[in-house]
Amino acid sequence: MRILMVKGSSFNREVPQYSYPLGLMYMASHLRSNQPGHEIEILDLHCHRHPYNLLQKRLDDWDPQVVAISALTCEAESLHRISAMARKRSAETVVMVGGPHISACTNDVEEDMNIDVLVIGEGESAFTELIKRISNGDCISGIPSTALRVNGKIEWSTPGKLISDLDSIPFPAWDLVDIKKYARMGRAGNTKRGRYLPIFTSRGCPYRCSYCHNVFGKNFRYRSAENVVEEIRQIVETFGITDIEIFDDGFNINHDRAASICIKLLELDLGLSLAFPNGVRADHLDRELVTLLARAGTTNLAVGIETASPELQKAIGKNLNLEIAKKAITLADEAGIVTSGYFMLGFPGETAEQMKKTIAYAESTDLFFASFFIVTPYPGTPLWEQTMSTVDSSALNFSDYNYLSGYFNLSEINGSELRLLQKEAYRRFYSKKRWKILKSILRLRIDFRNAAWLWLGRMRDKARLRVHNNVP
Ligand code: B12
Repeated sequence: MRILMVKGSSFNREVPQYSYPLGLMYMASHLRSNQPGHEIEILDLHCHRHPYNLLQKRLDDWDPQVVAISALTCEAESLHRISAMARKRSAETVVMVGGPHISACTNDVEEDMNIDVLVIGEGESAFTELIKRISNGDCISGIPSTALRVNGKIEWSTPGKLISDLDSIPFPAWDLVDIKKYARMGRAGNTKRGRYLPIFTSRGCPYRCSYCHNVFGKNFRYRSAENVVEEIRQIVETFGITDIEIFDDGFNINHDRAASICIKLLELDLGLSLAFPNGVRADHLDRELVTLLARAGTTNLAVGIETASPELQKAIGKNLNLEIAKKAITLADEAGIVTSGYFMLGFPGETAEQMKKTIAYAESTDLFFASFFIVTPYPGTPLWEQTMSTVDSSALNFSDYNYLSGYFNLSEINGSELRLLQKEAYRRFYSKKRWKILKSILRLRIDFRNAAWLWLGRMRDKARLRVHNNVP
């Protein structure tokens, strides 16, 4: 069959970073290894100047039997536009969707009559089974983790089982994406440029942070150190790329596995540069692991701190040990790793005092960079249930849905005070760190051009925030 896999695009360029559609690349390689012979293409709309013209041309010229769309919530509008284009082109084409938005906000997708199949959560098994049955002309109802539109109505199947042996999943289909294109895009919170590849070495997270997704469940599943190192070895050998970004939610949740990966990479001596833009668990970092990470080639590492208020740490279910986290940041800094901290302002009932505590904490650490996001309740999260369950999600403009624009205010203070505090957070943090950052740029630990890119992104966001100042 001809299968066109499409990654939706977020219309607003509020988020200057973007990266590979790993989800689609994994499903393509899983399908290939289970059912060779299908023709598969990945079209990432982020990568093209006129993405919908190109999409229309592929639909017309290639006439795919299946259009498989992947989207985050901020790409929902794009998802609906793609499904409408696929449906308009052909009534026979099977339109299926998956990704964080589908797992988070099913009703928004159920209402789209152009969509035939929804896949919730981890998609490899369901996708491969769907394609098998479609290509054999068999009935596609009843596949776990899927929902099927029958006579206009959505029929749900049973929840699917998560893949227990992650080593059994083939490495992503790198050949289906244009690596050069991603080299030119802003990276996920990283201060380097050039060709790189992301890897995903574990799935799921045992912590219950109220604002976070549940695409991969709450049990920590991980690939073996051997399997991870083999993927990196192949990336270096096949593409000559030594720049690797690790996208895990919790790479170091299993300390020994993380250490073992570093030791094996050291033995291979591939001259790697590693980055963890999605953050590692800071209170699981000790001197031994930080040293190993640095020696294995780690240059950039992010940590999700979110709030410096122990009460809020408990309330949001993160329960991070802030003192251990601060020590870990210092250890990473001493080991020559450029650290970024993610903070959030505006938790339900949060006071100005609690926010000022977070800002003071950020200043008091050895972090290089810090992001102060506004708390954004995503559908499908406990935070949404706690704060938004009465709100009709379809009334929301998902394109504006990102941590930067500050669409919401769940806190004790009013919207303008919240934005002023966010502005103050950036001003205080970066006026304190400017010499540290400048020294590192001069010592080429930070790529000036990309640091300028990040700074410009922040300045533009601040300008936008001023416009947003009157958000309720
Ligand atoms: C790396 C990453 C980034 C990178 C790059 C993301 C990218 N490709 O664009 C950067 C830093 C740029 C980024 C930015 C943002 N991100 Co981000 N990001 C991630 C992260 C850590 C990994 C993504 C990934 O590659 N996962 C691994 C692959 C294998 O998983 P997957 O894509 O979900 O695919 C699987 C399933 O979803 C499913 N599936 C996916 N697509 C499809 C399609 C079909 C047809 C089927 C059947 C199945 C299917 O099967 C796949 C294989 O199992 C995830 C968290 C996570 N652990 O996944 C957050 C995550 C996706 N990000 C999130 C958010 C909110 C954002 C931002 C909006 C934050 C902000 N700044 O405001 C921006 C928006 C970016 C944009 N597109 O404009 C949320 C999305 C929640 C939601 N409901 O949309 C997540 C889930 C994090 C969270 N804590 O909730 N992000």
